[in-house]
Amino acid sequence: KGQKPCVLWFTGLSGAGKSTVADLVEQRLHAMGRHTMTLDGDNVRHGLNRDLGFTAEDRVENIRRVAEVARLMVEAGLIVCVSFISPFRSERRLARERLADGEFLEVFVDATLETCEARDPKGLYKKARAGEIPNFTGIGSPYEPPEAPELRLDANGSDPETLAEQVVELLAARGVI
Ligand code: GGZ
Repeated sequence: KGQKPCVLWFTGLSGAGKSTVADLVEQRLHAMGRHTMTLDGDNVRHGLNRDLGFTAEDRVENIRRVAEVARLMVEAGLIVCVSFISPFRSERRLARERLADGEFLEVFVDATLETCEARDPKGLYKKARAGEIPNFTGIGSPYEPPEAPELRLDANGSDPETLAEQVVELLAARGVI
């Protein structure tokens, strides 16, 4: 059984559930014997991109490097789960343009600011409201929702397992798995 390499590009606000869903998708793919890699803030912002912060300029550079690494991983034959806020349409478009048609699947993890702020798992929204985190996405810095993502997940209430299933269905529909 083959796999067509591609990038699953998860975008959405902090706290929307991008990493949770991406981890569940990876588990499902592994159970099917597929080879994957995840790129997220935890494994990229502490290493490769440790010189970058959260100004608009640094975010664009963050995403530029992530897109280049994701492309290399696609060349290596992997299904790559990329999980960053990636707030700007222009940077997501550049990432898309680095890949061949059908190799970039944008997944909008769509939870409202109200939902994310109510969850606030790390207390970051509270800090941002208190003025302690400048440029926090959704508060001091914009998030531009995708206009035509390959998949939009309603992440306001649905169980993450259900959302992961929808992503796996997308991969099947696109002939990736
Ligand atoms: C947004 C920030 C900020 C600011 C720190 N704005 O919920 P988290 O903690 O774990 O995820 C957020 C993460 C966002 O990093 P990304 O690399 O995904 O962002 S981007 O794509 O825009 O470059 C949050 C934490 O870093 N964080 N400061 N100002 N999120």
